[in-house]
Amino acid sequence: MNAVDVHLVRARQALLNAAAVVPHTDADGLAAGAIALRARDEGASDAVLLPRGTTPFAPGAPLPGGPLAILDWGVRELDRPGVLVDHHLPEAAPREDQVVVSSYGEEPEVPTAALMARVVPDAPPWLAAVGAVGDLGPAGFALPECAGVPRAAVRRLAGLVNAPRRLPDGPVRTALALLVEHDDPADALLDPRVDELEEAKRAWKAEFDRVVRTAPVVGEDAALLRFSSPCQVHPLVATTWSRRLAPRVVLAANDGYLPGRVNFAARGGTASPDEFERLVARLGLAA
Ligand SMILES: [Mn+2]
Repeated sequence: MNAVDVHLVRARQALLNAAAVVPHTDADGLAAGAIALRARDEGASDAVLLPRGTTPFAPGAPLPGGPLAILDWGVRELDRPGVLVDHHLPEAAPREDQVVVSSYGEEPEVPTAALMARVVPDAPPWLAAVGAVGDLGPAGFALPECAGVPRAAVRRLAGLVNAPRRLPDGPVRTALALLVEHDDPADALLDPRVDELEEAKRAWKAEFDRVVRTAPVVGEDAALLRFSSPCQVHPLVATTWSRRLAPRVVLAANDGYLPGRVNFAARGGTASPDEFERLVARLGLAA
């Protein structure tokens, strides 16, 4: 066994020893979570799904005691043992009692669900693909971990399981259940609970269509859209307007996403981090 294989075996052991699986709630996180839960003979109800605005690294995060399997949340300092699997730039080195599996820097990018297929070698490729396509779009199909999957069904499923987390109380656990309980994506799409996910998609789209009509305040190098929505619509609103208002940086600021906070997404422009902070302060959005 080479060093990589030894590391993956350690990761698999840590996954099986964890007190709970804590997946991120987008398609990649949920698909990675489904791979983990199946390997542990657990169901969707066993996963820890954190409320909006909370991460597993936040002090006081509502987590059970013991070692954890933290999937697709990034790699940051964690004050307990466990395994962390992720593809973003790691922000902390693992402790002795932690195993980090990171694909950061790999080309092409390997999202967490595809990375989990290395930790759990008998993971179904369609689950790796739901995550990869959720994060990367159709480019995800090119990963070796996703070879041979039915593309139309995977794309549809990725869109459906991505929707609930964007609503204030969306059926995230239902989305996870569909991924854990079925053996192929066509079966998952026939599950009657798909209706709940379709409804979540529709509700989100209606809210997006409403707020994307907000009139922007347009300056020379920046534009601001400010609105209030309980849905996670600000990233796509910023993306949509940055195409129309290029080369400006576009900020979409949402007053209704978390109580007492302004959540915003920025797209486009060429501002450095310093310039960006000044811009945010000037727009009166700084905390
Ligand atoms: Mn991801």
